[in-house]
Amino acid sequence: MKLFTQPHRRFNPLTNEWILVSPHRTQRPWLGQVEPAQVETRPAYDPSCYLCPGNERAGGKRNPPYETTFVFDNDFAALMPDAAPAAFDARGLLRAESERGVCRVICFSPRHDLTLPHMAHDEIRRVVETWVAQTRELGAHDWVNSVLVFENKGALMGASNPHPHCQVWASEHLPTEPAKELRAQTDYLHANKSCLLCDYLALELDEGARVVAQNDHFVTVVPFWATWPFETMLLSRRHLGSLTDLASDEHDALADILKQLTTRYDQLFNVSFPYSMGFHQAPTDDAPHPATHLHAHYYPPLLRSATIRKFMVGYEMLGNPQRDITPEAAAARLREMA
Ligand code: H2U
Ligand code: ZN
Repeated sequence: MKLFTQPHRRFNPLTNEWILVSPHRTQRPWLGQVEPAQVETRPAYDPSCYLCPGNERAGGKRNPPYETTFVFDNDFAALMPDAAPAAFDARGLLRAESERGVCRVICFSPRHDLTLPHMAHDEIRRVVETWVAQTRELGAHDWVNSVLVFENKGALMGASNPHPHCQVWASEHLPTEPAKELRAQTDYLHANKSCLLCDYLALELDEGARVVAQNDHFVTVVPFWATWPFETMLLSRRHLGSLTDLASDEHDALADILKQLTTRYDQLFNVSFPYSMGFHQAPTDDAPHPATHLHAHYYPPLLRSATIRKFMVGYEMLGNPQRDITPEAAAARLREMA
C-alpha cells in the first residue's frame, strides 16, 4: 500500500495514541554514537551475585540453595503493604493518595549464566507456573487490584544484575498503562460486542505480515502501531483475562513461544537482546473484566545493531513516538531468525 511507503501515522487502539512512521528515513546515514559490541561470558555461579543460591542479599538475608525458581520480597521495595490510607487534594490540581503494594523478585534459575532462550522447556514452564502462582497469591489480597509481572533484561534497560530474573509488583491502584488499555478494551467491547484483541489477532492472522511466531495457543506479532523498532506483542489465541486462567497445555505453549521469541531476538543482532517486557492482565478487584485479553508487550531498545539503540527523545518526548523501520519490515527480520 502506497500509504505505508510514505510518512504516515498509525493508531494504537489499546491506548488511543498515535505514532508517526517514516519509512523513507531508513536509508539515512548514521552519524550517531557507535559503541563496541560487548561479548559477555558469565560463570554458572557468581559468589558476588545477590541472586545466586546461597548468597547474601542487601540487608543480610541469605538466599536458600534453590534449584528451580526462587521468589523473595524486594529488599528495596517501591511499594509497601502497610502504607496508611491518606489523600490530599488542593483544588483538584495538587492531588495525592496513598498506595499500598508488594514488590517481589523472581529468579528464573539458579544458574547465573542462563537467560530464558537458553533454558530448557521444563525450566521455562516452571517460570510460567511461578508467574501464575504469584498472580494468584498476590491478587487474592482484597486490597490488591493489579498484579504486574515484568522483566527488565540487560544493562541497557537498567537491569541491575544479569542473573535471569524478573519482578512482580502488586498494587492497590491500576497503573497508568493497564488502566489506559482497560478503558480502550472496555469501550471497544461495548461498541462492537466483541473483544478488541480477539478481533485484532484475527486481522493479524489474516494478513500475516506482522506475525513473528505462533503455536497452538499463542501468537507473537509486531503490532501495527509498534513504537520500539522490534517491539512485539504476545497474545493468547483463546480469550482469557489473566495468567491464572491459563490451562496446563497453555503453560507449555507459553513456555514454547517465550523460547521462540527470545531466541529470535538474540539472533537478530547476535547479542543477548535487551528489553523490558511485561504481562497485562485483568485487574484482581473481584469484578468481572470480560474486555481484558491477556497479552505481553516486549519493548526492546535496539535499532540496527547490538549497540545502536533507539532513544525516545526530542519529537517523541514532546510530540509522539516516531519510527523509521516499518512494523512489517521488523516482523520480516524477526521471522527470518529461527
Ligand atoms: P532489576 O534488575 O529488574 O532492577 O531488579 C532487581 C531488583 O532486585 C531491584 O528492584 C532488588 C532491587 O531492588 N534487590 C533486592 O531485593 N535485594 C538485593 O540484595 C539487591 C537488589
Ligand atoms: Zn547470580
